[in-house]
Amino acid sequence: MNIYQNILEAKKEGKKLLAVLIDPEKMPLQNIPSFFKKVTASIATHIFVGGSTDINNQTEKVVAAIKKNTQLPVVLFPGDVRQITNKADGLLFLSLLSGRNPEYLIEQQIKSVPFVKDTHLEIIPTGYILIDGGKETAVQKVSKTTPIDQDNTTLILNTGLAGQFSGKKLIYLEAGSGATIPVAENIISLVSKNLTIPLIVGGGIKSKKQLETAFSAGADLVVIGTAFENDETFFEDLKK
Ligand code: 1GP
Repeated sequence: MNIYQNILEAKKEGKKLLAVLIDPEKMPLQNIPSFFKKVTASIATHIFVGGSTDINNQTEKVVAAIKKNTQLPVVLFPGDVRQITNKADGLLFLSLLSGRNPEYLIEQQIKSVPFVKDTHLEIIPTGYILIDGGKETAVQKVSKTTPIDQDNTTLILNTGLAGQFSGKKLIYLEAGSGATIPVAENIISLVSKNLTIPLIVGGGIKSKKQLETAFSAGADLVVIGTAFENDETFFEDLKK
């Protein structure tokens, strides 16, 4: 499975992608089979697994259980190095480009090397840009960084371009899990028009309408977590 190649091809063909984000701290193992029946019946194309924290080290167990219940690619979206497991298919190798905290710009990446240097995981370099979603989110607290204001479109765009020029293969515009305000349409549109690499958008997307807005503005892949955690009937709106 070449996850990145598939994303590039989808972008070329204008096929939109949806990742269901599973936070290992919030997904009881016994719920995985029934949850994934709904995922399978939906338009979801990817499973992302990660959270800002994983206090009880649940990630590996959750990923192993997910792999038994889906054919979709399972991609790690780790809050820190302890969430890396070989049981997944791929890894978003994140750099928090909006922040100025060296821990999340390079330190965690160096700490991850012993876990990833001989891994079969497909490593996808990803520039991660935290944007103000109307409330203080977990990623802001854990990373001790300030999100970029939604009005500061030039800084958001230039951060994305700096990521692309540094060799990132994806740019992820993140309003933060449970954001009140998702990343605005004009920001998605500005960034997607100016970047050649695929664009991921997530944080605070709770309805089919918001999903379609993000897609039509230019998101190649949208990530939704909280809306599925809070209400699994949301999958009904997103049937294949
Ligand atoms: C968070 O972008 C993801 O990292 C998804 O956010 O949980 O608000 O859907 P939600």
